[in-house]
Amino acid sequence: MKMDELRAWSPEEFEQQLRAMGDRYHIHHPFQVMMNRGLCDRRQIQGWVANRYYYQISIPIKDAAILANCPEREVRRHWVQRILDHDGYGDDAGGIEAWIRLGEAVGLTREEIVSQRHVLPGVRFAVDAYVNFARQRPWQEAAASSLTELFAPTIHQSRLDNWPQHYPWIEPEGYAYFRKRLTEAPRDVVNGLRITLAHFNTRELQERAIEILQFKLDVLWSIVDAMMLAYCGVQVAGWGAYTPMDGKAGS
Ligand code: AHQ
Repeated sequence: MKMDELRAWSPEEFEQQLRAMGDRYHIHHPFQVMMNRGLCDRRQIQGWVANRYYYQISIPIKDAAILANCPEREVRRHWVQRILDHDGYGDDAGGIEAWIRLGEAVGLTREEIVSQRHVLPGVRFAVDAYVNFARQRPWQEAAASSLTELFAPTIHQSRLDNWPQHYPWIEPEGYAYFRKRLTEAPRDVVNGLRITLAHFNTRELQERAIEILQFKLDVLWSIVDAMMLAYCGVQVAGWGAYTPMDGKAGS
């Protein structure tokens, strides 16, 4: 049977299909599991924060690309909030500033975070793939790709629950970013889901939305793959321990 002969999923079925992809979310990646079990050392935590900084500063660029491609004022007036959440607005210094504070809380300096000198090739390539996707694809596809945040509240809450006792050396002020996302992410998801359920309204389009979400899940997975290789290293037959690049975040 050809795809277009399959009936479209109802909005409830479609949302369920999207949520079912949560088992591929990067919370299940060995590095994130290690992190949430308190098994990371200082260098691995610093490496994760220093590398995720590149993802955080790329989010507003990605969202600005969506705005640039979107002719619908009603969509833009909501989507623009995402840029303000990260860049800051008025008295709110924004999420990127909060991420730098997280970096300082784990023992990095502002200068080394902002310099991006710890950003690994694999992290840069995965994040750039996400930004370029948002630039080049229809704005509805880019909106759908943000729906990995269906699964994000869990991951932010688990850090707030687990990190203080696992990593007592991290200054608690650093956790402000995760707390901020507990309210921002669910609000973003309502917006992203409304656009996705409305636009992807044939079975073929719905299957395309599944592909898009898988692409973004792969972006997030690849980011942590690169960090695991750099900060956990591997034993290579005939080579011994392999840790690429400097792989040495912070002191
Ligand atoms: O801190 C995160 C964030 O601001 C965003 C924006 C959103 C998007 O537009 O793709 N995705 C996202 C995510 C953030 N944090 C990640 C984490 O694990 O801390 C999760 C990530 C996401 O689920 O896409």
